[in-house]
Amino acid sequence: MEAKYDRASEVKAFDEMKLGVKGLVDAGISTIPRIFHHPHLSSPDQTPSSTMTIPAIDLGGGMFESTVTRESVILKVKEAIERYGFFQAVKPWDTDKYQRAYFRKKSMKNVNLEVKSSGEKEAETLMQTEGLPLDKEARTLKQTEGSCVEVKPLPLEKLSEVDSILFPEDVLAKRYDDEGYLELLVKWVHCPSHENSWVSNGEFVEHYPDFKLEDKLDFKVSKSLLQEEVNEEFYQIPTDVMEKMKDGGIRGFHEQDPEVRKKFCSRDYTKKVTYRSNFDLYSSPSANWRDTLSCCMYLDAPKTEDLPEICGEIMLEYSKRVMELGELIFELLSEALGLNPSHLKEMECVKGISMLSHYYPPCPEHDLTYGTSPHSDRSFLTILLQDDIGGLQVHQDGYWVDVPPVPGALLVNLGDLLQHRVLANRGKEPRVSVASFFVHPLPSLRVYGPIKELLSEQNPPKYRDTTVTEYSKNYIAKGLAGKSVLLQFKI
Ligand SMILES: O=C(O)CCC(=O)C(=O)O
Repeated sequence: MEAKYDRASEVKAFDEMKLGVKGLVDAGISTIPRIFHHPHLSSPDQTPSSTMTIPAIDLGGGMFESTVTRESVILKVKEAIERYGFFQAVKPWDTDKYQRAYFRKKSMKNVNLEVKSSGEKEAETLMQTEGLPLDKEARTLKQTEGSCVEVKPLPLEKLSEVDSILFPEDVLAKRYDDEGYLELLVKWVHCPSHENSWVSNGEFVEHYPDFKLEDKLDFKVSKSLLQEEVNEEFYQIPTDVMEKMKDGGIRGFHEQDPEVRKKFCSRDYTKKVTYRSNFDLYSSPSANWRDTLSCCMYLDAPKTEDLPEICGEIMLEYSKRVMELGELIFELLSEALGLNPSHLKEMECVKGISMLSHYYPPCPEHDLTYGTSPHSDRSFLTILLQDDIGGLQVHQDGYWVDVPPVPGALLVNLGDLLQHRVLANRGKEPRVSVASFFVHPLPSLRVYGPIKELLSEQNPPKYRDTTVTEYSKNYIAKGLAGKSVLLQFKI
């Protein structure tokens, strides 16, 4: 006679092993424990599951050549979100930080800077002096025709002849020159305003790398400037971050010595870093074939030493990039809604991310369980990095449709709007994914509800206001399975 199935004690026994699903696979099991069985699992074969074309939007690292390009990107984001609730972000990174490294390289080669104005002869002669180090913040004013003033680097030997060494105080405006190079109007410390000067952006960033341009101006570099001398390395850095995050970092964590993993094992939601299998293990009717390293990257994000040694550094680097990308996407979304670009940011949608780094080991009975049950997210927005194994599906027009991985792209989905699931891994290699949820740190009595500026008599509110804590509590209590928690707030 078959032994009586006592789910609660089987769940507890599995949890107390602290080794997750990976531990079961390592033990060589060929059938999966009953706690993972999903009696109502709809096999992918029962529905006409097909591969859909995911709208891919080239974010060009957030550098739009003109307002026309920016508007067309906003329109694409709007269409994708309205129609599908998600899109693939291609070239997603804000390359602002990388341009500095790029310019540094470039100007090492081209020590003779462009000379444009009259009165420049002297500067030209000075700069052509052989073998002079130009890497110091040596600056002088060169009076040119009219009241315009240009800044030229000087060889160190000539410093004694220079009237003043200048430091920037502010960036007042930007423009593009005839060749599409970005120039900045810089106000210099202790200089009268008529001596503000236009300086090529590359030159400026090279000499004042720590001067926070972004704080001074809505600063985006011209794309044409990059197109001229884009080098491979320039674009590879962010791809490198994604690869390192998935492979060395997250895969490395889940595949390292179980004793190291165990140290992070916890179900205490107030901890910033935890490792566990199924956050809703005790509340959901069936468990998923997946383990997760979970981390809260809020303002007081963990330090490298609080994170697992094998992936701490790359997690911090990756989450910084995701925050930057999130800021850009919330800006585009605000504009797509006809709001001020900073509206969603001011609503504190970009306050922090909860990062779930999943590991889906191969499953010996993949038709009996899920990798992740059908659900929608509780976040304002989710950015997903996935490796090339596949298994993610979204619910579209009544069907489950595959979302094939696209190298170098990130999947962006609008929280509670998109139903999705992950099939249990049917391959031989484990699958890795990193879901970054833009959420408000818990606990929080911050109230969210329909955006007032978008309401009208024709468009009345459909949901009642709620606090972050109330909404999240309901989400966690419900677990992944079942209908969207948003329905509980419907008016
Ligand atoms: O692993 C994936 O592709 C999706 C993960 C997910 O849906 C989640 O963490 O909510």
